[in-house]
Amino acid sequence: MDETIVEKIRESIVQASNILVTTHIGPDGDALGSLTAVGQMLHAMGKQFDMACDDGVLRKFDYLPLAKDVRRRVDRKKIYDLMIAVDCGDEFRMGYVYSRLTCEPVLINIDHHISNNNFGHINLVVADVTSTAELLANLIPKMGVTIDKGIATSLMTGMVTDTLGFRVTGVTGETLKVAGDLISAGANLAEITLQALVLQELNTVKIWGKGLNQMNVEDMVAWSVISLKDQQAISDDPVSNHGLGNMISDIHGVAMSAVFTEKEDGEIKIGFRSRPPWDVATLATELGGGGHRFAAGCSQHGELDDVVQLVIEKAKATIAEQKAALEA
Ligand SMILES: [Mn+2]
Repeated sequence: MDETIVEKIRESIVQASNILVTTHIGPDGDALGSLTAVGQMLHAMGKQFDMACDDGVLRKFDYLPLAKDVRRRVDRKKIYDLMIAVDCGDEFRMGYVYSRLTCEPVLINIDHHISNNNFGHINLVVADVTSTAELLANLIPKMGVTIDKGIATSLMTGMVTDTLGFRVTGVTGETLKVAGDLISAGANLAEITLQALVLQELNTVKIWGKGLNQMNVEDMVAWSVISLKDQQAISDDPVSNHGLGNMISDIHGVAMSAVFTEKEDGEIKIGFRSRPPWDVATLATELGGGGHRFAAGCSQHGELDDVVQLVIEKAKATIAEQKAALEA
């Protein structure tokens, strides 16, 4: 970790009088764990701060310390002199929380996405770390704050979810050492894994069923399309199909998966998953999105069938290209 950047972050926090902390829209465990860990750190530093994310906190992450203090909207007229974004690959991922601000705070960008565009005034971006939470586990003590049980719970949530329980490529001895220290600080690994990773909403499992039924596999690409109709047949509320992409990418002979989710406003969200040696970050970036080598995503607008056809053609071409390069 670049100590000059660490010192800049520390100075900015010490000097700030009102801080806004945010994370990416559609937040996952790393996003919310990192957000609430920074909140607890700022509390320990005696700072004034607000935490906000357009989409709020998923019910399953209610156990996170300070979860109930995460707002969906910020007062546009409130003056923040510092903003800290965690787990955001670019400025748009911060959603309205950032775009509707009328003040212009100094922006600190703390992230681990390979596609991160260094949008902050101060950027702590380390792409070979498996979670933003792991980065924060190293950063927080350098701010003079001891990692207590609450912070450890938040950070462990980020680590467990982004590593799928410490089993993805990129998990190192260092990752497990950091996790071990969090357990020593009071994080309950088994309980966090159960709440954040294992237990599912009934509606999510129902939509997995639809997704598996409607899956296609061609040319090493597995994909499934979840239309608005499919979701509405299960519930009037939005249904998360998170986890489906990992499931269908884990088929023998499949290099990558794509899950298309139709949204109410005509947006189509696409999640890509792969395993080494297959890279999906490049494809997602080409399509205007971003992410990691083995987990990335993007959004498209248009007729669902057209978007699916276009993206799957590109996906097949990408895998064919990578396959040819590997065989060369
Ligand atoms: Mn993350």
